[in-house]
Amino acid sequence: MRDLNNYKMNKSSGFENVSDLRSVEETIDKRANLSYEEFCAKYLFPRKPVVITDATVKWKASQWTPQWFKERYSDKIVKTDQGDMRMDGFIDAITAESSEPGPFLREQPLEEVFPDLMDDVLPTPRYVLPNWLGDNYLIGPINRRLNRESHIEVNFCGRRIFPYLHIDDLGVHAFITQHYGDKEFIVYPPDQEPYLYRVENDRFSQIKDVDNPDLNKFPLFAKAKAMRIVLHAGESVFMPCGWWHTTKVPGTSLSTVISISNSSNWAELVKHLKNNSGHRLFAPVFTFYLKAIGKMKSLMG
Ligand SMILES: O=C(O)CCC(=O)C(=O)O
Ligand SMILES: [Fe+2]
Repeated sequence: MRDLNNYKMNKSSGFENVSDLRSVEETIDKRANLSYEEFCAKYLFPRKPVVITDATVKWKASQWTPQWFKERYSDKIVKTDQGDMRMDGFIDAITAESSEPGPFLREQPLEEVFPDLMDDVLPTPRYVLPNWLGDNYLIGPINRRLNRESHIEVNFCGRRIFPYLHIDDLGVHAFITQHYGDKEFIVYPPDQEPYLYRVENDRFSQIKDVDNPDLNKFPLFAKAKAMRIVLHAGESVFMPCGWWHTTKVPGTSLSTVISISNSSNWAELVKHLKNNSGHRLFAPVFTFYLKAIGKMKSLMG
């Protein structure tokens, strides 16, 4: 932890380097050459996060830079959280020195925004397989919901705090890879949820900035114990389902996210669909069906 370039966003909106972080009781392992068997036994099934430093070394995406995107896609229009922008203007905005958060190209399927770059994220790391999100379930609404999450997504931004402390949708695990720049993850194990002020029936916390919480409004948050890691370019983090997380980015950041569902977390996906399907009549049938499919797929390995 201590050798990483840690930083925090202070109240006056700037980042400052900090050498001593809040004490944390546990840390997140950082591994290279991690066998798939050990990944499953130590991290995937026990649902423990891990940073993997060499999962994507063969990806051409490890060469991505803001300048390369600016040159290659200068007049391409991209959808940011501040509206549609030309790519060259977007890159200028996320590489500029500014205390205001710039635009964020957030959670956009790579396949849709940069379809010509799908080869840049190959080969698929073994750690994200099998992935059942892209499979055919023979039922339109289920296919649409699951297949939507099966796309690798891009997150490109400048210096900023991720807009919310959250758990991921649909009970998926996330495999997040940093291609350019650093990103700090602030992570809370599922047992910390009582202190995180979850918005009712939703997957977000009411706390916007975990380093500057309003403790008068959210007193229990003082008890919440976070783990912190800084993900550097070339590194990936496995974020298990149910773990609360948010991120802080000190400069320009290019990263991608793969969502994962398989026998290790299928029950969460089924529970999520049951509670949020909007098909009250069909929910029990879908639930039964999906549970059965999960059992079958697990048996097939
Ligand atoms: O990459 C990040 O900054 C956070 C991504 C994330 O947590 C998400 O997309 O759900
Ligand atoms: Fe997330």
